[in-house]
Amino acid sequence: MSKNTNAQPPEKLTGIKFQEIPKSAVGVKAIKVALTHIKDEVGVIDGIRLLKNLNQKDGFDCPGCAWPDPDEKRAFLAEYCENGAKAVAEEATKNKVSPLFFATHSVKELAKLPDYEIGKSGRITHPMYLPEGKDNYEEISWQDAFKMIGDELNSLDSPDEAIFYTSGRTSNEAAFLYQLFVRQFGTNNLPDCSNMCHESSGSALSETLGIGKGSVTLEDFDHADLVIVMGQNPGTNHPRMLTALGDTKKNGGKIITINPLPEVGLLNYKDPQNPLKWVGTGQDLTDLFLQVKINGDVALLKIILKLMKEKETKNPGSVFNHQFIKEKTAGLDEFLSNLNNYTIEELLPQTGLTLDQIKKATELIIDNDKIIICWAMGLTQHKNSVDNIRELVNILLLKGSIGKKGAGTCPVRGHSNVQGDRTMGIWEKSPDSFLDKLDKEFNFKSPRKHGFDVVESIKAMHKKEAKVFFGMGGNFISATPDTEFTATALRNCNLTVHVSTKLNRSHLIHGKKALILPCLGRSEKDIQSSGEQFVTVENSMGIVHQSSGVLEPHSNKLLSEPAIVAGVANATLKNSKVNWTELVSNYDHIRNKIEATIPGFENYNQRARIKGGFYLPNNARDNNFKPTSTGKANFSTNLPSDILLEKNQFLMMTIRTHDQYNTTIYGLNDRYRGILNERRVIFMNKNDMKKQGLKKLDLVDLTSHFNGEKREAKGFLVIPYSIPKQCTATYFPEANVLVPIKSVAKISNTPTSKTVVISIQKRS
Ligand SMILES: Nc1nc2c(c(=O)[nH]1)N[C@H]1C(S)=C(S)[C@@H](COP(=O)(O)OP(=O)(O)OC[C@H]3O[C@@H](n4cnc5c(=O)[nH]c(N)nc54)[C@H](O)[C@@H]3O)O[C@H]1N2
Ligand SMILES: Nc1nc2c(c(=O)[nH]1)N[C@H]1C(S)=C(S)[C@@H](COP(=O)(O)OP(=O)(O)OC[C@H]3O[C@@H](n4cnc5c(=O)[nH]c(N)nc54)[C@H](O)[C@@H]3O)O[C@H]1N2
Ligand SMILES: [Mo]
Repeated sequence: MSKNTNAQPPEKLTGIKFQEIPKSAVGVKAIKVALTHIKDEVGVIDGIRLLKNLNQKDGFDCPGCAWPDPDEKRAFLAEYCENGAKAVAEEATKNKVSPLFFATHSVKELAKLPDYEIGKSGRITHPMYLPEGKDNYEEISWQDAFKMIGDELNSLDSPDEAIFYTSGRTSNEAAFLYQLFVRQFGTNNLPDCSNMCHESSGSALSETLGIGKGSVTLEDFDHADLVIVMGQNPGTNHPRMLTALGDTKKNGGKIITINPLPEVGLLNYKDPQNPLKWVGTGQDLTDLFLQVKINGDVALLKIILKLMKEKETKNPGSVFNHQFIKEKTAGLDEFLSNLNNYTIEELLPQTGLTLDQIKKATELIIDNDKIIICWAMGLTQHKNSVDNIRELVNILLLKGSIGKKGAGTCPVRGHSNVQGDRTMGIWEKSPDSFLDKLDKEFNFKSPRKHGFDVVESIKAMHKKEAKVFFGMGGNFISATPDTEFTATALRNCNLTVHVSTKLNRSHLIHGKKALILPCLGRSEKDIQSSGEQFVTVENSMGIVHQSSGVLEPHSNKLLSEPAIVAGVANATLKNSKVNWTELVSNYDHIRNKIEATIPGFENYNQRARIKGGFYLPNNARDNNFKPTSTGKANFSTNLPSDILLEKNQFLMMTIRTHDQYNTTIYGLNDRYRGILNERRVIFMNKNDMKKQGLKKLDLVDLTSHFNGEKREAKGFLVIPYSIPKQCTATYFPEANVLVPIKSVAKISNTPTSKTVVISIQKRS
């Protein structure tokens, strides 16, 4: 049982209100909300400067999601969305967390606040230090902070006792330097947010297609006959994707949406960049909505595959692309015979759908060749997540729907540079080919033992086998599963260090000693000894492009992330042959080193200056699957869900509201789901509520069940909602305490944040 030790948000309710669920996403209301956030946080003058530069070719990259910008046509005024504007407002806020703030607010007092209030305190202005046993952070000089980190790291028995986490906002330049430092220090302990995010996609796609990234470009959406959107809520999390889906529709394409929830944005949206449409009714995006049960996707895909096979057997050549299959793929026979192990009758109940609905989807797939499948966390955070993704690849392979215009895989990435960070070597399992190049270029021997991913890192800290935690961005305590377990893990550390822009709970749930190193954000100018610098990032479709801040830094004490890495490296590494200070003086020097070590970055400095950037090589896009184990695209055999619910148990998914960026809470509303001013809610099916004797707004406690272990989260309001039976939804991070540390996806080791088995107790 879990007692709240302030590692979780407080259990206090905030006063729920309701509004009608809007009929469409985006539109005038979205613009109004965006501008209000900007005005309140940043003010009008800087606000306009920010929005004018956001996602423009010579501006800065939105710190929101990783959805790409159009290659050519950028919108006249601005290329941003409501939630991008909120992300920028949040970073550029005028609120400041100064040494005086820390002197007057103890850590214990701050930890009692909700995440919303912690975040709204503002941008951290000075490096801060929490000495052992003290209640308040104190100002510290950069040099002393670096020395403390260096001394602590060098006092460890082994470099593997340190953990170096990365969130996905870190630029290519910072990420490259960071992993180089960590490997020169002597460990591959480089967990990142990807481990909790698209790791399952990376695992599945590398095995089947030979590249861990998606294959489509934005232009493919103009040419697609059919786009399938699975386990994703783009209206909230990738709003500009709605424009691409709108383009598919304009060109006659169809859209299937597969989701336990009827998410507003997918059903209908109004184009914010086309004001004439604001007054219209918007555009219907989804042609076929399959309201699948949580984790029913493999079962659903298997039924589709069986129906495809049935028709192909009856009428050979009518469904499968035999030429593609013969030339490009391996494993068809085993895959087809494995399908015989399942019957439609036994698979159907897992989906919660009717066979008729699934037949309609199958027909759309059979009748079209240019198919794109998009997905996000609804597919990646389950025990059989890798199966989910390999199974959807099977559909694309049967149809030959990959490596051609208008077709392919589209894992929609989360953090704005999470994909670039991986390309730069932020990976606990980087292949030897990468490490060999690093060694050669920098004349050292990098460690080859694989490092810890996120879950393994938490376990190692919990066992006191890891003693120093260093976070390059992010909010580890609130983003990770099993909050109380993770809190113990962090508290066990000798030193926790966070490179951060804004105050968050991870600064308050700390090791014996703790440091906060405040850094520049994307929107700020970055001046080094040779002058103003830009950085580069890689979006969800493998385009690398530059990003230059436009605002003056929040404080003259902030350092850039690359400068912080250089400071730590200089204070830690005694025998490094790398001239860290020189590399950071001009980021062109870092980019030259990236070019020398990572394929695809030829003439990096020149191409980084091309407006709009350049595409990285992508074998799957080029219809070449040589990097896989067979040298061909691999069919695979996959397992449906094996979760058996006992009586009075439910599956719970933890999802994002419309008013948050992961653990950063912009506001307390979830406008598109009709909920205002409250985050402690649980969405339930009406029939389930009836069976449990629950009414709307009843106060309940939640218990999760895993291998005989129980975890508890208290105080949630029941909301009847359109959701399949036995399925429920709560918000992340309030419900993370219920996600068991040992409940992870096979292969990718991603926490199963979308399949938590719970029971619901009504407060008497
Ligand atoms: N504004 C904003 N933008 C963001 C973020 C943010 O927090 N706020 N986060 C960023 C990050 S890091 C990421 S990874 C992405 C996340 O983007 P999403 O993956 O869209 O985010 P989630 O809220 O986790 O939504 C998951 C969706 O999957 C559905 N789902 C859950 N379980 C299942 C299932 O078993 N099957 C199917 N078919 N569907 C399921 C849910 O109903 C929900 O619609 O967004 C990025 N962009
Ligand atoms: N239950 C549940 N848990 C989940 C998920 C879920 O769906 N359900 N989703 C998972 C996913 S997909 C992800 S990606 C992770 C996210 O995990 P993280 O990336 O660790 O979390 P964020 O909330 O994005 O991190 C926010 C913090 O980053 C810092 N920050 C912001 N910008 C910058 C910057 O430019 N530089 C630096 N150094 N710091 C910056 C700020 O201090 C801010 O407080 O959470 C995962 N956790
Ligand atoms: Mo993510």
